[in-house]
Amino acid sequence: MHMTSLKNKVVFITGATSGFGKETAISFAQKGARLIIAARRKEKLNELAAFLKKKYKTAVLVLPLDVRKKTAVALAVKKLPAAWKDIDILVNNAGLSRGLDKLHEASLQDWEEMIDTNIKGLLYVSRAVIPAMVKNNSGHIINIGSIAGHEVYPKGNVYCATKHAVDAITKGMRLDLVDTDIRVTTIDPGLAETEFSIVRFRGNVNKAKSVYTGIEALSAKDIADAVIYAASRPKNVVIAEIILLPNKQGSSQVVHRK
Ligand code: NDP
Ligand code: 8X3
Repeated sequence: MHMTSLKNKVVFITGATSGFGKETAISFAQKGARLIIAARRKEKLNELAAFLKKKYKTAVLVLPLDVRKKTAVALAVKKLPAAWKDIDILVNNAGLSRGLDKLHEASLQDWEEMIDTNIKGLLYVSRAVIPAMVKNNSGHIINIGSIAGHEVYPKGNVYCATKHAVDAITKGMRLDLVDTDIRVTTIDPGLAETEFSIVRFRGNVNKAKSVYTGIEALSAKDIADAVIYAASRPKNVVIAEIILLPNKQGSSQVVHRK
């Protein structure tokens, strides 16, 4: 079987303004894919689009979108121009953590934000995009889960619950699409240095940095490489799950720091 060419494939990436999503967009552009880049920060999307068009001469559609807004998500997908309607690869990456608190002390608003983004947002986007894949009997859904979808760490309670949900949803998708040619993958990283901890600690850069001191954390490029690996396997091969840890991270909690 031949490797799957990514040239001219339409790739829809959520959370493309930063971290994994941005780096994944760059990696797909290098392979000649056409990109729909979605997130809330429009200026950052425009900057990335300009960069990708200039450097890789690739076609890019900027889609300012809050994945928590179900009507907006459905409408945005419905209104895609004809040339962009047949999405080949969906990367459900948009997500965040808020806070690191004991469950009985945590903010309800933090919970809502994580649940609405990481679970409901992923579901809204999937529900809007997958029907056309089923109609075409073709496509690949790549969900970004986490080591936190396999293990629970102290004070990680609700964030870990959202990533366990992504794991269950991914498995559910694979079962429900088993009679199609559509592939379903989850990429589950451990510690990776992006804006993730800055968002978790609401802009406290020093606290965010301390999460990665004494180790060489994964970079966004490491995750993008895993996404590209899964997407480019021959059509008969499904990379169901990749758990990706930085060296010296043995589990969510066991990290050997210099
Ligand atoms: P970043 O904070 O760097 O990027 C998160 C991206 O998600 C941004 O582009 C942000 O864009 C977007 N986003 C957040 N909320 C929404 C929303 N409501 N609607 C649309 N887009 C949204 O973090 P990472 O790149 O590290 O995280 C990407 C994914 O990887 C997340 O799902 C995260 O849970 C997961 N993950 C991260 C790990 C890590 O250690 N970094 C490890 C394992 C998994 P904008 O603000 O412009 O909307
Ligand atoms: C992010 C990884 O371990 O910081 O999903 O929660 S962790």
